[in-house]
Amino acid sequence: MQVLEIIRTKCTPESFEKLLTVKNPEVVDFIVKYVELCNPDKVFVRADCEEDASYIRKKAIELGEEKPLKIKGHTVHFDGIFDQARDKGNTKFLVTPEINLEGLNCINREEGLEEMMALLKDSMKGKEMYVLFLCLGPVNSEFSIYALQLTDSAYVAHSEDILYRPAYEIFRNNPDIKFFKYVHSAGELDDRKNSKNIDKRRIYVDFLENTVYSVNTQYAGNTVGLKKPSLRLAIRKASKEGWLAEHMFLMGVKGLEEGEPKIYFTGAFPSGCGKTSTCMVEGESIVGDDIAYLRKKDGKVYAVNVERGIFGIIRDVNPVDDPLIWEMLNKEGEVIFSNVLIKDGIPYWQGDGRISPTQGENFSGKWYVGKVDKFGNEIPFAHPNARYTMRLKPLKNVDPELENPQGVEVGGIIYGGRDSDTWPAVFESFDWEQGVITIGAALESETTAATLDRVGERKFNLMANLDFLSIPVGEYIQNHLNFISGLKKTPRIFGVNYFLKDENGRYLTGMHDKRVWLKWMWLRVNNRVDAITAPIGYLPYYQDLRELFSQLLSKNFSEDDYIKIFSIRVSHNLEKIQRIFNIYKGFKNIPDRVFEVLQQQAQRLKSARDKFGDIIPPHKFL
Ligand code: SPV
Ligand code: MN
Repeated sequence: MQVLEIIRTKCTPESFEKLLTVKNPEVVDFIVKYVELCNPDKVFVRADCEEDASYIRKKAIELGEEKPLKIKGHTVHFDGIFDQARDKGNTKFLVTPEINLEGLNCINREEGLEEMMALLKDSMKGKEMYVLFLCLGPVNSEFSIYALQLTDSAYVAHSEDILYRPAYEIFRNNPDIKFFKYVHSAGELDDRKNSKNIDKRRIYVDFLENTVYSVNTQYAGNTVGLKKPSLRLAIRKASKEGWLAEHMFLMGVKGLEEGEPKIYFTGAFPSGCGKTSTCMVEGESIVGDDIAYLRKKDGKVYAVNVERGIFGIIRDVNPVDDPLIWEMLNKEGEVIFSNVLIKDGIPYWQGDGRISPTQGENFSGKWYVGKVDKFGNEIPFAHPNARYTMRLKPLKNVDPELENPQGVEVGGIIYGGRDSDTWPAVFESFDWEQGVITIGAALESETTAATLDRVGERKFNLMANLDFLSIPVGEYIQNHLNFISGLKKTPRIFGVNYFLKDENGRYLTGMHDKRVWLKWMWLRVNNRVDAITAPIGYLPYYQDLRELFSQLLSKNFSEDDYIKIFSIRVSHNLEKIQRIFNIYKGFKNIPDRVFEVLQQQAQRLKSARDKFGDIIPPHKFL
């Protein structure tokens, strides 16, 4: 009680009243503990009202964490020069000796907590703590996971308001509620209001308490508790409870004719493989672009978007390729730009299709062409991981079911890889198990010149969720395999690859072709077209694609292109299976079915090669 009195002195009477009316003892204890430890000068408790949201927006500007731009509602936030992405090395799970998280980045729980508490001690001195009550997924739904975030960054608090549903009233009216918890402090700030002690940046995940701590960082992927920190907590919870927490978009695909049913798809793509451009594709609708929860109900699978906004990569957003996002980024409304270049109140970024200024302000401070960092590396005008944060609701292509607490029924799951020589542009698995194992759990993305890795290297990233796994890989796959038990209707599984090249290194598919692949999936889910049985799964018939190309893109899809795109490249597929097989051999407790199903696929490929040769045109399988 004495401590509560301390909080009273740090709160306005309104904030204190808001806190007292939340009768959940766990809420009060948690806040009390971290007010005492972090020692903020002030505590602001946010209710769901616009007035409180507006207070945080104003604070972000007053404190210099955001600056207003020329267009009303737009602001820019800069993260520190060396705080521009998720810090994988310093993101660790706090584990006790009996917990085995093979292959994951772990630290002894006691040791980690001790370190974290020392880092958080007095970290909010001279600052205000924002107390936020939020929800993952729509509120009052079977999917909802409630969340309590403490942060000393108004930018983080503002981002969470754009990205997640407010839930103060739910906490207030349900004293027994269970929830995820997050403590974030940007730590000591420099004169640009950036975290100063980047060497002491830590993100520790304590799943025993469903709490994530984050300190000495501002970048949203490290700090916004409800984003990736909560995905890590949710994957574990989902595995225990028999549902799926996935790094997936959620989108609607309309029928070909008026009145035909819309089918919803989720999609997991490693970064740089076309995730956002798929869920934002012309003609269809978006429910979410990053994280989805999938649950079973009445024998079917339903999904929700965990978020209500987008924290999207701004690089290459331009009026030609992304007209809908471009429009939002150029009109009045709430948008936070981060790590772009600002000149005369206008943001610029890589691949925006404009001539970029030769000077301005960016994540390094005052910027000019040729500026180098302390290692002598040239600083680009905008960071390649620069972002925009905005709500989904104002988007023209937002799906009307975004806030439906029931979620939407999932007709199909898309796994998008990136390779120049192995997977065809689109194909469907024979069944759930083969899809999970040979498509989802075999996802790879080929490195390009844009990354620091060696060009052409294949990075394994099962279900595009590898960075966020909080359970052993084998358990994660087993949860997927088990997921369909009891279902009357199982979602179809598709693989896509937008990056296939011909022997001269030219891309075989175009930017807009994904519209056709999506409609083909729609046709498959509705049992409207047959498909060709190939060793890796079902392939489209030429005639079906030809019609879709003509109808959707007014394009003549030649049979020659079809053959190039859909021929089975046996050696490359076998090499891939071998790589994946070896990767799983390196883990403990992988389900036997993983190896059996991979081997069966290898066997089908080898038999086909004996009959038809190494590169097999689809009609050979008829
Ligand atoms: C991703 O990297 O997958 C993102 C951005 O969506 S971050 O919030 O950094 O995770
Ligand atoms: Mn993501």
